[in-house]
Amino acid sequence: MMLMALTILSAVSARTVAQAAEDSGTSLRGIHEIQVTLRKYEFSPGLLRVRKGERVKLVMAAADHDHGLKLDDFDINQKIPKGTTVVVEFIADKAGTFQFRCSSVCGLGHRNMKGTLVVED
Ligand SMILES: [Cu+2]
Repeated sequence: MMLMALTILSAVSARTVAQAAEDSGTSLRGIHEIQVTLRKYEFSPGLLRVRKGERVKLVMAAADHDHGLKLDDFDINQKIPKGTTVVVEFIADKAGTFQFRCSSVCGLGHRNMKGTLVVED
């Protein structure tokens, strides 16, 4: 049984995260890093593909407004303030197709700001 590990690191640079991982002796191999830009009203890219068992590192930048990432299946609900980059890490420990959406009301199209995570077996 794989232990679900969720680390939310707010507003720190990728370099800081990498350094922290090295300091703790954690191998960085096997980390699947994906850069995601959030703007009205889309995630770019809107389709994220990873493999089951990977440690996924989402580096998310909110370009034009406060946005958020809500991915219920992996217990993630993270705000990304306008102009900042926020890193979220999780283990893709189950296969399937999962929906995520913006969790910070950002305007008229907010409810349609969605994306899809595909975890392949
Ligand atoms: Cu929104």
